[in-house]
Amino acid sequence: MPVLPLLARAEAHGTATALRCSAGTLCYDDLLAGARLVAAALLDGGTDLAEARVAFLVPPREQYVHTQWGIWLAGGVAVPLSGAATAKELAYAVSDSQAAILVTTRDRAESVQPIVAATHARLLVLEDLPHHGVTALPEISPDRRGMMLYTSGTTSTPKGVVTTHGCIQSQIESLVHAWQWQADDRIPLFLPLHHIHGIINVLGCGLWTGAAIEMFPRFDVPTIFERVAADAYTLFMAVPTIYVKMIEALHAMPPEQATPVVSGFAKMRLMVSGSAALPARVHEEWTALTSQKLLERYGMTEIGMAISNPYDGERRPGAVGQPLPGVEVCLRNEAHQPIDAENVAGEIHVRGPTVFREYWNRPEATRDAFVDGWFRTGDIAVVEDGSYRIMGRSSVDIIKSGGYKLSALEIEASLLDHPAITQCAVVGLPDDTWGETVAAAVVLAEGESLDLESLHAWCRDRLSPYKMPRTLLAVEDLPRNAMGKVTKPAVSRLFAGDSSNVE
Ligand code: MLC
Ligand code: AMP
Repeated sequence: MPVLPLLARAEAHGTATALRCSAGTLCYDDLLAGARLVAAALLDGGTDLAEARVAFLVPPREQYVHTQWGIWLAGGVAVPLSGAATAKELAYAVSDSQAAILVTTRDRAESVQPIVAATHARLLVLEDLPHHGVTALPEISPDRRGMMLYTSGTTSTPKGVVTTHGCIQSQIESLVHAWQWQADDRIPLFLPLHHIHGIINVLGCGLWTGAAIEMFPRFDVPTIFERVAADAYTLFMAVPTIYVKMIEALHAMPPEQATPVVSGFAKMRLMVSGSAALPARVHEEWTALTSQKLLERYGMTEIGMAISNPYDGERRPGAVGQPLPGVEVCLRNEAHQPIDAENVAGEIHVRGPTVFREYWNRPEATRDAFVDGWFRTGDIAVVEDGSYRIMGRSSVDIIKSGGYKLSALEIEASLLDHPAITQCAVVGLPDDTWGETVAAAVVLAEGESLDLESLHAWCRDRLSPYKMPRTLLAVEDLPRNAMGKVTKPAVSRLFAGDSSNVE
């Protein structure tokens, strides 16, 4: 019955275990049955959602897959929302995506009422689905839009990154092939399900292959270690912060407790790190502890995964490897000319079927993001001995913290609403655990004072916890250039120079 390859494959996987989660163990048939109910309710007697956006705020358990697949079966565009987002951030995503329907669970239904009222989206509560018979489902061609993920970047508001079904499939197939996914793979999923790492690399690849995925509400070291010690997994995918936290935890454990955990990691077929730079030191320490050589890869919401160390072959600490199958990568200089030589830095450009279609409702931003059909990532890299090494980003306004991409401009826009703050500049400071942490230099209104704790309390309704400044510095003036523009490198230096007010 399903026409999408992912769902046709799920039908073939049938009674194989697909998910373990708080609802128990579910097979592929169970997921498809749930998805059909959601699709019928979404269609509400119609025959095709025709790319209507369906925002969903659903926990990481079987209900998430029911909803994602239900939207796809009904011909809609899946817009997953973050469970950690504030009401303000949720309202922005629902309204910017012009979502026609908002799907959630009973426990969140009341809190989203103001959003429903403001946007006129139809509310669908998963526990209260109307019992429609399953109607005819639409044909879904690969060029139809399938998903929209919100990404923070060089604008003060997040942009909706739209991918087609063909694009999603290419992103999945490239990884399944490169990392040799198998039906008997078992993988934990603790990453947030509003970002590509969790959605494509773990959930999408796992379900495509017929593997078993164990879903957790969040990353928790003791819970994961217990399952690893029980040899529950063959595969593991995480951001560098998680490896740093696990190294710390293993060092803190008595040897008799650490040994079975280490042995569980050592037996895995593959462990992958990505979403932010994995320091060579962390790579080497993880190998020394577990004998696993982490496979580091590079990707982005707009392009899926683009560059990866090899499954078979040398995995070089500090490098991200070679282009993945089906992905074209090149480096270009500031004049947009391709760089052919090794050891010359340039901006990574990517082309191919894995690349997104558009930023939702932002034709200019979409146009600016491409040069000659190549997507400009904004990341600077160099090729050394045939392997790409990421050197940094072209924009000072993008911060990577715990694997989350944060926009300094978005955080600044929020902070400027604070009555005590008249000017501010946000930068990312290097951090051993988080990669970078958010730091804010602020100019306060006359007679005002502000500490980090009260700033956090104020931010709670405005910014997701992972966007909040971790360091606050009150200054007389922000450093500016001759044009009056704040100079971010000089702001970063303020934090190095003056630690008196720093957390
Ligand atoms: C939380 N804390 C932070 C912080 N986030 N401190 C500094 N910087 C941050 N960014 C603080 C909290 O306030 C809290 O402090 C303590 O750390 C623990 O918080 P937590 O929320 O419990 O942390 P934890 O659950 O351990 O989360 C860490 C994490 C999470 C790494 C699991 O950040 C995460 O899931 N990151 C993955 C994001 C991701 O999927 N990115 C992929 C994007 S796609 P206190 O004092 O309250 O204890 C992409 C493309 C690609 O990038 O290539 O994949
Ligand atoms: P996002 O926009 O959230 O998808 O994050 C994508 C960004 O994460 C990329 O543009 C890079 O800056 C960064 N990134 C992803 N993987 C790596 C990696 N292995 N090393 C360094 N940076 C990475």
